[in-house]
Amino acid sequence: MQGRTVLIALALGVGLTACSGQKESAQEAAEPAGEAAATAEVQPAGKVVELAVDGMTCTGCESAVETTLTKLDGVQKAEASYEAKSATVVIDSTKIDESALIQALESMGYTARKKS
Ligand SMILES: [Cu+2]
Repeated sequence: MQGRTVLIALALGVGLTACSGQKESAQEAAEPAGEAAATAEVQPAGKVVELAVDGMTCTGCESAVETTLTKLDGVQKAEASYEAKSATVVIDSTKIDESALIQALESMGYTARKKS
């Protein structure tokens, strides 16, 4: 009996800690949404791309998305919000395009599309 209870507790624990940034999400939620859009700066030759991203569940996901996108050649800046289900990316459009951003996000397991 007790063994089974421990197993269930372990299973729940694994589920809850799957996202590394889960703990931060509570305090992060107090901040106003839409921060990403407000702080996006356009650099010379920079093109702002707004993406709708599904699948992010916490600030850990935001960080992962930002890190992955920023590593791509031609990406100048990337900000993601799991609450707004969006990512704002500044790109050098001579080096990279929206489809490459979407492809990178989908390879991480998220679904992404360009906001119209
Ligand atoms: Cu997450």
